[in-house]
Amino acid sequence: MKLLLILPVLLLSLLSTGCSQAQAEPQTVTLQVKGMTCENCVKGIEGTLENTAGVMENEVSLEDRTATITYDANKLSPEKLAKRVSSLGYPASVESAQAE
Ligand SMILES: [Cu+2]
Repeated sequence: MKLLLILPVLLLSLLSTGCSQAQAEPQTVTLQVKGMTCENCVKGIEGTLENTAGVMENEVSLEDRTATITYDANKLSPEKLAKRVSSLGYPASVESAQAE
């Protein structure tokens, strides 16, 4: 059972440290996130985002039902981030993005 837990963590850390030849291009987006009911939901989403390659900063608000994410536009897009959060069971949509 332990190996099953360690493997994804290893993979994620490889992904987040690998290939950084392109210069980071920080962008900020706010996602609207549905289905969060408590602090554990918030922590789960924040933890996943933290381990997502290209995410620089993230702040999830249970009160506002939002996730504000600063990410590297060379690696991620608002749509990809929304998909990522949605895949955790919290339907997310892009609320606002900084001008391209
Ligand atoms: Cu919860």
